[in-house]
Amino acid sequence: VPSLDAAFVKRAALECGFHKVGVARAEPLDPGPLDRFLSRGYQADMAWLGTQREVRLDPAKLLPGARSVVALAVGYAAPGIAAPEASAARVARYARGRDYHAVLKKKLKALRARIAERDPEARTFAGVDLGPIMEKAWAARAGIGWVGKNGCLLTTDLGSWVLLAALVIDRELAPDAPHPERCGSCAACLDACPTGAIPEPGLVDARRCLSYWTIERRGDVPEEIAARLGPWAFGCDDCQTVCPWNLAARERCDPELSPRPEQSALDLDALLRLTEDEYRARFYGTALARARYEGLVRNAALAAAQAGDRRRVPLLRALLESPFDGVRAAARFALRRLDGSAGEGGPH
Ligand code: B12
Ligand code: SF4
Ligand code: SF4
Repeated sequence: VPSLDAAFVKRAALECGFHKVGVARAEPLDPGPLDRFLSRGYQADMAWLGTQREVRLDPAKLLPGARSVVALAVGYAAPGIAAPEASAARVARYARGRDYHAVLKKKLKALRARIAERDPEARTFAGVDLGPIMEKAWAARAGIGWVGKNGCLLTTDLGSWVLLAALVIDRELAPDAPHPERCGSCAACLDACPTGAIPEPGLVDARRCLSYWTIERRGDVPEEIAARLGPWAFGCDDCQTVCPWNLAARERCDPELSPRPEQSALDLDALLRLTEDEYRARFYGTALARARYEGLVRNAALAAAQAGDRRRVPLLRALLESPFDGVRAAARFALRRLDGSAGEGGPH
């Protein structure tokens, strides 16, 4: 029987399309940072971050007999990724190609098949993003990079322009050394955040983060957040674009994550007119679908408020009839900003 070892798993991971792979022992994680995050309420309404606490911190609770965690990363640094942009309705860079969840899941499936071929008895648990695995912590422990002050996993060559996945396995694989912290005395990201959402280095308060409001959360966006949205219509990269490691990052982008022009700088007028049918045709299969129809149209109204072009007033007035509370509230906010005609959509 051929043995399953770290060298085999790493080779297989690279052959399956991952750009980086490392191995860590499946020992419980330091609960300190997660507990500080939860005790201060930084998880906002993502209650699952708290209810999954035990499994997130201990892979043996996820997969009985867990011995190792294989941390995986795929780059999305397309040419010119950190160049300045003029668009008034920007999409976070990770979301400009095909939905990364689908892209990474496909690679994970191929990797699990390779492992099963070699060691049919091995049991694995794999996840991308929404699984109960602390992907940044494992990537740091497995030597791929470190958790930067901006709360992202940074690598020395690809910066933080990497998306993560992890695979827990009940096999002993030779572990890599954890990556040292390389932020040093830099604090550029803390100052660059438009809402001051990073109160402690490495810990992001979702209640203030534009990424949370524009992607995860539907409904009303508080005015103090809406007023600081800048050009963002989906996600936010401000704490990443200022990072010196990202400015110097090598270009490396999975072909399926390559930016599509129509998905990078959104056409605000088209988005304000978007119907649910058009939404399904245009955005299904992209990461933007996570905001759902009502989230995207709401974000477009907020972006229109920032863009300040009064020619959009009729489109915004039409949105006062939307069946979605968050869309109507955003349209009222934008109209107040653009021509002072607040409240004409009637009560909430
Ligand atoms: C919840 C969540 C969010 C929340 C909270 C953000 C955050 N930084 O935790 C919100 C909605 C705000 C968010 C936003 C974004 N997210 Co997000 N998110 C997640 C998710 C699902 C869980 C993260 C989590 O558990 N956070 C709670 C904190 C406490 O956990 P943690 O940071 O992992 O801390 C543990 C370890 O890091 C460890 N640790 C080890 N070393 C160190 C060092 C320090 C200094 C500290 C403090 C901790 C620490 O301690 C903790 C355990 O106790 C992960 C996917 C996953 N399953 O991990 C994606 C994930 C972190 N997001 C991702 C992305 C791409 C983003 C955005 C960049 C999207 C965008 N452009 O708009 C932004 C970035 C915002 C930011 N500055 O972090 C990627 C990040 C890739 C990368 N290179 O880091 C991930 C890994 C998804 C993926 N599969 O690729 N996200
Ligand atoms: S994603 Fe934007 S809002 Fe969130 S912490 Fe980074 S800079 Fe701040
Ligand atoms: S901007 Fe500076 S402090 Fe922030 S993550 Fe990058 S290197 Fe670290």
